[in-house]
Amino acid sequence: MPTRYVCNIIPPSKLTELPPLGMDRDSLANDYKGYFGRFLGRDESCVSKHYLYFALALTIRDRLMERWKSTNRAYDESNCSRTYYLSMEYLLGRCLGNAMLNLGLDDQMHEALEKYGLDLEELAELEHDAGLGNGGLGRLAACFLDSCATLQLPVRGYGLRYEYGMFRQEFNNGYQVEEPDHWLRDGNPWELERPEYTQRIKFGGRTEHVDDGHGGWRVRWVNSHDVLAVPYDIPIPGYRNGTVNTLRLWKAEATDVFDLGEFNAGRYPESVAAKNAAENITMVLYPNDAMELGKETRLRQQYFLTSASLQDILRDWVRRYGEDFSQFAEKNRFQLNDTHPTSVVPELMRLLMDEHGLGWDKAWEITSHTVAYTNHTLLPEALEKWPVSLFGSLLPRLLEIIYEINARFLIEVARCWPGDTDRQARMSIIEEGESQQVRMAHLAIVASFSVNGVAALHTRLLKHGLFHDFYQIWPHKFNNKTNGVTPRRWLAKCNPDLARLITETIGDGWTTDLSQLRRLSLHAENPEFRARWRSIKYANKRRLLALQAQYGIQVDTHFLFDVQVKRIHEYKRQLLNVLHIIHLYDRIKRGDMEGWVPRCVLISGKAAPGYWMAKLIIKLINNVADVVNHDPKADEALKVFFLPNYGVSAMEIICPGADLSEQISTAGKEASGTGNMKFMMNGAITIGTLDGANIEILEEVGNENFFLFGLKAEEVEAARHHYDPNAIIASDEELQRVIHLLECGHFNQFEPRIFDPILHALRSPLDPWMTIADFRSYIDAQRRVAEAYRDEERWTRMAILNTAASGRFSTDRTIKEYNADIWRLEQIPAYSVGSTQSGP
Ligand code: T68
Repeated sequence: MPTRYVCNIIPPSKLTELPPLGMDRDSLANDYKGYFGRFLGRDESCVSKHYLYFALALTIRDRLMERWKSTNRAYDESNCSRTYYLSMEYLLGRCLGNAMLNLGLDDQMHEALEKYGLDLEELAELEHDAGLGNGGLGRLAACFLDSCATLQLPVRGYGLRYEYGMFRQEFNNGYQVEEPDHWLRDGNPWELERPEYTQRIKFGGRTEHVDDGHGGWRVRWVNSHDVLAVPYDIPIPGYRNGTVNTLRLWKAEATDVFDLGEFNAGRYPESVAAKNAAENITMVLYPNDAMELGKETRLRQQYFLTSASLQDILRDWVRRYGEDFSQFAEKNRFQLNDTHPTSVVPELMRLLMDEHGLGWDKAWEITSHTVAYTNHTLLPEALEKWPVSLFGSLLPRLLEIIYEINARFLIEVARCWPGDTDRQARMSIIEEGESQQVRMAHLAIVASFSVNGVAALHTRLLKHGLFHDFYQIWPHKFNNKTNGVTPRRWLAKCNPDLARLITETIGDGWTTDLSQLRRLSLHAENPEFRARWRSIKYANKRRLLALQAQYGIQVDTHFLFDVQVKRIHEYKRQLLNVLHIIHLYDRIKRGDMEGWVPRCVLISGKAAPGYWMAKLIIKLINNVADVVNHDPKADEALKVFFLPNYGVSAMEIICPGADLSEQISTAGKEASGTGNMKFMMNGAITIGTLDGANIEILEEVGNENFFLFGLKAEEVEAARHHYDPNAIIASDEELQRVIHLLECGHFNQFEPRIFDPILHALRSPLDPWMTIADFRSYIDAQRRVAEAYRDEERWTRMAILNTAASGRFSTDRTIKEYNADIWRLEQIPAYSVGSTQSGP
């Protein structure tokens, strides 16, 4: 560790005990002025609004600091058990609004800024989203942290501080173009650099087995190329409870800024190159959400995260308990967000054995009682595998440990199923074949005491499908934890008018006990309440339209807002949505307008840059939108819009304004979904298949308040063997017309045949997503949607009942279940200094 950061001269108590900061309008206004004028050195001639935002962020951040330190102190002093959430992704979005909401400072800050003629909302817009994730998995991690802090659980997140987050999406002639997201370019007031906790990470080199002098071996990892991991801490405030937890993100830095040898030899560029190579590790988030690429830098990132985090945790352990690890397993849990941080298993073994002198059995006892794994996908193409050759050259010591874990595991398998060599090959952590691969999911399951899926159906399919062999040996490891979303960001913050109406109606207890929303059902029968509900929906639709207006789309708020926003993937079936749009367009052109309701179909989402089919689907949506939106006959009836650059902040405007939520994946493919929950909470009604958490949403809200369609998971599997999309097309005249419009090039007049690959996929009997199979049932469900929407009172009633039934989908519930079944942590309240002004 660099010595320049070690300091023990100042008497700590004098320095660290600060008077509490005022939470009233005038204190906020004064601090704001101080930050703007003194800290940032700006005055009325400042031409950049950025500094106005920055002063605001610092004013709020100050109010988190004392709470943050007292939370850490409370955890330290209580000697509590802790959980470490390890994730390659955290899709935080903006921090300011969330911090103000959770501190309860919204109104006061509003008023404070008004004193200076400033508008809080306008300034809040200037914050760059922290887009350090791809989609559901990364956002789930962010929602989990919010709930852990709100439940006052000692949980710390560990992740990577990517210099470039999820790419910015633009369109060129309807095609997706990716632009880098340099989210840190204006500085980040929400992070605190902690260079004093820097760690050193090894790569490459080789191992040496040396006599330990006690009749055993000790292994040394030598000749490695080392990189420094510097932590940046982000405060995670609980909801009005004085707790502020920590998200620690690691940045890669070179061990020596200049390689003096190279420098002195006059090779300046070479000397700087090493620095670049090291810093590359945390340069960019990999933008693939459901496909493994096997890229070396990705493996480096994964190990960098796990090694830095474990060393950080072990250093703290040794500081507190010395080299006594007897209580370690009892006091520590590592929750793996998918297999991405699975190198935590061999790395913990390595550190315990090679650095702390434990034997294999003790190290394994600890490792296998502390690691828990969450699976997020059933798609085989998303299951992580690493070539053994790559693994061995980058992490030689870890590969040795994995081989040893596997050897011991395969003995256990052989004992359970003597002679069943097929099964041994199937279950092995090492996949044999042309090139050997390390199967990360197998390693994770073998080493974990808990393996969980993220919705009931998903867990069932893990147990009886994908991981059945493992379930047979260790049924007790498998459990379900249905996902959720935080109601603070996804209702209180993003839909303040609705939140106010709910609070007026049932009190404010729902923000921390979402099951209380059930009490809204009574009011669904009250026409006055329904009218107020509706007027809020209309206001939110206007807000959403303002977002679209910058792209030149004008729609009336009476249109049904039909929304599908999520990553673009074949299994999520944006294509099915497009077929419906084309069908509606065809109806308009034929003059078949019976039972019509005007509709605005909004689609948004990013495609992985290398996923050409997903990118072609985007192009198709944009082309169809172009034709529909320019057809005067469709003008009052149908609008189609692809909103570019979907992200957390966009969703905060989209979900309050949606009427209909499209959750139309092929049954058995979407592990859970969480967008479905955000829409439901904000009173949108779902049209969906029996997939992921849709099933549980349907259970909560009832058949009459959900538009169900499509094959069930078992039916999909059964139908596969005799799936004949061409016969289905031939037998359904309306579908035939839709396919014909695509095939004749109606949507690509100037670009002949570009959509052939899509048509080919749809017509293929091997189409894994079976889009054509669900067409008729989907179209019929959409007819029922239109019918329901025509009856305004009925629709509003359904909307209210959806919100009322969404209580189960709070991450507070999810986290309580993780804690009860997996973590078993005590809640540790933390009170800020000065209980009157700056308390909870
Ligand atoms: C999603 N997975 C699931 N993966 O698709 C979704 N993958 O059903 C579920 O609700 C959500 O996880 C939360 O459990 C993802 O979002 C990724 O983003 C991802 C990223 C990198 C590599 C693989």
